[in-house]
Amino acid sequence: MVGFCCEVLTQLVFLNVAGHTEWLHDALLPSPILVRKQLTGEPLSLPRRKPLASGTLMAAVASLVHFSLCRHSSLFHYHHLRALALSVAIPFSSSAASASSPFSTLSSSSLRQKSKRLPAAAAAAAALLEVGGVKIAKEDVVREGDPTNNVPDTIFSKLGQQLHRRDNHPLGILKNAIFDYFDGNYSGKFTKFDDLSPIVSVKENFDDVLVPADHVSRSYNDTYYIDAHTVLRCHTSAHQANLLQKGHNHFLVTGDVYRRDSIDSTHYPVFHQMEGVRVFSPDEWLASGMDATSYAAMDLKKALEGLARHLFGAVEMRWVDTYFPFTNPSFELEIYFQEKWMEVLGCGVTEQEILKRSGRMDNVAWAFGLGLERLAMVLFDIPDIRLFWSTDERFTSQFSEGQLGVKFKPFSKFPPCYKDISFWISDIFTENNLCEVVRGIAGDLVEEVQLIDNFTNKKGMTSHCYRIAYRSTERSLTDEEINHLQWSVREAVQNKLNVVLR
Ligand code: FA5
Ligand code: MG
Repeated sequence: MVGFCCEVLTQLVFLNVAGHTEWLHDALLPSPILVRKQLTGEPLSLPRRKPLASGTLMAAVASLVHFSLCRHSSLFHYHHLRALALSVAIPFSSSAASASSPFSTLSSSSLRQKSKRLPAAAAAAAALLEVGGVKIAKEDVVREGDPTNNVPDTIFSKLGQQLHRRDNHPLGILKNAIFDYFDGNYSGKFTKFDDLSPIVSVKENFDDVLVPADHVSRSYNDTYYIDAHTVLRCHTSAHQANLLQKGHNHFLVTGDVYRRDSIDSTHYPVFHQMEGVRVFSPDEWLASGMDATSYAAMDLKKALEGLARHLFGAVEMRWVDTYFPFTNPSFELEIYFQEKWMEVLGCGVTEQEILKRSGRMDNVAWAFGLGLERLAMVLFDIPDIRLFWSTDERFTSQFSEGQLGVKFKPFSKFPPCYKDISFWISDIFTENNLCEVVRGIAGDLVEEVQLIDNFTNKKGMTSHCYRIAYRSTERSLTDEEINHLQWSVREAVQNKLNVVLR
């Protein structure tokens, strides 16, 4: 059993966004009844989320590490941690690596550096991505057969796309609107970074922000590892410590982040975050008569409420106390959208240890990390997170630079097609691994993977039945196509997940 996340509603802020239909499927959000109770102002001391649904501790068996996680958008909540053996493999990997690549021997540490180190001729010879000033060959990131690598082709294909840097894309439009808010309110004090490489060290992603050695977010089940020391960042907090060490006191970092996760309309394995950090010096809080932490927490909430008003005008939102390893106290902001509360950001007062390590013994700071897709879904009425990756002109043409409030008009309503798959699981089975297999076959044609039945028989064998919803955001799928996908999924599930189909 993994840990609890004791989150308590602390504050409510007015007005409702009406007239939306439900689309958020996060099973861990509170029931509408609880939400309504909270809105009526009843004192609340409930854990906001249930303990994770199937957080069984899996032994690290032979060369496998597996952790069963529930559908949750926040890797960093859990106080509770499970033992890990990081240098072991997951049961499936990615596409074949080509030994002929001139860069296949490029070490991950050199990938992480800002490199101009590749010979120009060699760089020209291969199809290289340039990400954050680093040239990357596929073989550097995707290595089938390497037990320390779990990056699939589908994830590699997203590297370097940097949707947040396209001014006509909803994410770029939103990023620019947030920049406007900070520029306007802090007279340009915040330095902006939106081209830092998503390939970071385990140290940057976890150690530098005090994520404990045995924290669930470090597992191969949750994070994409390039090798045992290098990951695709799973949050923009990976850059906090470096930037503080470089002397920045006010900064915003926007970037693509990567997580192995479940499949539904608000979760995607690649999404975008914006990190904000503000450091205060003693004169700033001394004058207020408040202690440093209270001052920073007050300023943080004020800044983010102001941002929400800047983006949404009047919107119903609330603060929820939570836990992150890198902040204390920690909060999440939720926005009421389409009849549900949706978590849009995490934040808090930076742990003193992080500041101390950057040579700031006498300062206090706040930090936040917001999910750009989640905010953009509310702002533009975008019902499915897959749409952000659409290149269909009927989607892309609806958005243009600086147009924040435009509501997306769905151009199609294709019916979903549901297919069930049942199997006896083994004790190394995890839902994230299943989702990765399904995405590997069906790509963005899969809309949702949902556990619909779960039982254990007298012999102690556990059966799961998952319902896979296939639906394209762009076209009708034929029966033949779906049947073919489903057969391929069944085959891959059987071959890669060590389960017995029923
Ligand atoms: C973090 O990632 C923390 N680094 C945020 C933070 C920064 C806290 C600085 C304190 C100080 P979390 O895992 O909750 O926290 O993710 C932050 C936001 O990213 C979420 O609120 C949500 O809006 C978004 N998000 C998380 N997972 C997904 C996903 N799979 N798909 C889309 N958006 C997601
Ligand atoms: Mg969260």
